[in-house]
Amino acid sequence: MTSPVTTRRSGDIAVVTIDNPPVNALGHAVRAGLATELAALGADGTVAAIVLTCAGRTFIAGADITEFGKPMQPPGLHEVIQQIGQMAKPVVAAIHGTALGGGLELALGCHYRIALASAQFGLPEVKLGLLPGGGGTQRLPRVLGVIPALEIMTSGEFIGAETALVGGLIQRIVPDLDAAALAFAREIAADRPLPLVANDDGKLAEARANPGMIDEFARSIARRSRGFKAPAAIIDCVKAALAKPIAEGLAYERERFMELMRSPESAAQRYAFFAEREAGKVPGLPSDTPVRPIRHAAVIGAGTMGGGIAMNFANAGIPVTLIETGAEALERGLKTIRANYEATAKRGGITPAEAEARIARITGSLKLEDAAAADIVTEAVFEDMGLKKELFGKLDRIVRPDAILASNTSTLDVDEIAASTSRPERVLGTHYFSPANVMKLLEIVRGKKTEPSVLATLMTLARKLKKVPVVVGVCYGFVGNRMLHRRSSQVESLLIEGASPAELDQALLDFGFPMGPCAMADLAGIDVGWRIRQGLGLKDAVSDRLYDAGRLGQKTGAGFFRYEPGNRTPIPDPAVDAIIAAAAAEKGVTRHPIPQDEILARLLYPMINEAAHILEEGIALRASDIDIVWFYGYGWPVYRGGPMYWADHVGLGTIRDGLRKMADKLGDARLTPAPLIERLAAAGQGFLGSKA
Ligand code: 3H9
Repeated sequence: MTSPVTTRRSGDIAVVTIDNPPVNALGHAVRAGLATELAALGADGTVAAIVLTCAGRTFIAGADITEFGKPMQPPGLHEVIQQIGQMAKPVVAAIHGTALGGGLELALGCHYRIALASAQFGLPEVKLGLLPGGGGTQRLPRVLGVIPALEIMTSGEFIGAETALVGGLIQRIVPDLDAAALAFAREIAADRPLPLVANDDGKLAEARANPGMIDEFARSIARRSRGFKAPAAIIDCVKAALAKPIAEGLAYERERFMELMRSPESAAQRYAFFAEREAGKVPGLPSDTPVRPIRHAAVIGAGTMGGGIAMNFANAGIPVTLIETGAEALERGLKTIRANYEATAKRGGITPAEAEARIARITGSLKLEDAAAADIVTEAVFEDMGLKKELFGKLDRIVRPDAILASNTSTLDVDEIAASTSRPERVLGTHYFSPANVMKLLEIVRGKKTEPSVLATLMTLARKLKKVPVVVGVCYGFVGNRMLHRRSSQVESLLIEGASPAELDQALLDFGFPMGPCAMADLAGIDVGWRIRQGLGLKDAVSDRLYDAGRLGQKTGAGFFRYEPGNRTPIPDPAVDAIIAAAAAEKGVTRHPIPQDEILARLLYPMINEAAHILEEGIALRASDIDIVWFYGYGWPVYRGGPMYWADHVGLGTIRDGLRKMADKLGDARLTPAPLIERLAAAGQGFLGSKA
């Protein structure tokens, strides 16, 4: 087998190239190849300096994640890095694309680092529930200083070449990696002593003098890292970098890395990484399916959703026409958009000039005819089938025959909407989540007649809009909301049976959700759920009473909880206890305490059951897609691996038995275990890897 690591010579400079598509991950063959080449070049007296570079689209994107959890085949990454540190001639990392994780750690073990201006750098291990285990926690603080290094390592975010240069992470930005890298190598070939990050403690001085700095940083990230183990472990390793000689710091890092590697949290996050990439692949949609360019967009409806959707296009550099029926509503929508951008600029998220550029890409209009130039029109009007059909009929006559018509419906039948046009093959649903400019999930609802090229265009567009697309089929509520409805009906019955809104919310907060169902209903608006129930002819004993009492949620200062002015913290309210007690009394129910584990099962098992139906009906393409929907649309804690992954770990036998008990107790046939759960549980299998 040919090695993915090869060497070519240019005079006395050796260029070592890693060619391991797609992202030059540091798998065993790469590590072994590097060790062999470096040993040979070290012993070769005709070599003055070595350039380490990568073929293809990027520098090394990290360790090979597919090797994790399997026995490690030597040499390990730290051994290769140690080998570089012991070389008597300079090694220059020449970087393009992204130098990530073990890739950046390898570069940090080299004597010099140079990069293209477009290069990016990061230690994203934290997103896999890990810490940088190739010396990153010891070397990056030595290069950038403790706080910048902690920010990079605990967020997993990347920095650009300019920032890397200013911080001292790289020595030079070069125009190309061939001639310029060779010239650089020649320039420094004779310089001695060889600089090694490991030998330079300079940037640790500030934190050594002010040890409270790290604890302060830890407090600042406590909220966003709740439930995750890796951020605290990274902080411990940086403390070790300050307190111990580098060899001991590296040993400590290795120990903590292995501890995280064995944790169920990291296993779940690694699963999520691959599940997200899998969701981007649609069976029967080959990668060469034609994709149409989207140069201009139109959004109908300037409300909260429409405005957020328009911002997505503007953020991606696509001009967008935002159309409303009334001048006042349009004005309000445009004002909100401006305020959002200005707030982001104020927080430093974008420059004021960028904010203005994005605002300038959004043009308001009161005429539907102004959608004529659009390559895609996204409708975000009121959730009403009649209204949507009429609108699609009109749009069909206005826009070019090749334009795509998308509905941002969260529940309605996309095929019925498509039938109101002469181009059902160019119609589909794009279900954004609120706030649409923030939430990353995009459910792409494929209609019966949606053409492959239209679907492929939307998948490509979604990534451009920085969304995570998941293809779903047509049904009421698609994947996410359909499952959520099952949870919501349990909220009602649990309240009647004896739980309080605070207890329900606490169960999910402790599980790792950012918000409980009652606080979430208050945020969305109690009137929103009420209106949906009206449309379906349904009733909720507690929520309907809240609505009747004018408790519409945060916007009225009271819903399931009460809220102090200007504060979003939910405060339990005795008035709500009275409302619940009245609803229970009317139903003749004697309320009783419900333990937290029962609350959790009652809220989550029915969702899993619905997901099983969704899989059986082919609404979701695969079980892992359902997990992606819940990570990115509903805040399911990624370290628990999504509802399907979680259910498999609880065991489908346990889920089945729990559902049977609930169905009996509540007399609710919808809680009868789905045939898929019965089948898999009987076979001792799980959802993942199974065929529905
Ligand atoms: C680490 O380094 C630990 C060390 O500290 C310590 C070691 C001792 N391994 O995302 P894409 C695959 S932990 C294996 O669609 P993009 C990916 O599955 C690692 N495979 O492309 C996909 O495969 P497929 C720290 C990997 O252009 C294909 O490559 N590093 C790896 O949108 C294309 O990926 C990270 O966490 C990998 N490391 O984005 C970086 N990376 O085509 C993780 C990717 O079969 N990677 N694949 O579906 C990324 O963030 C993105 O992939 C990247 C490219 C930005 C590089």
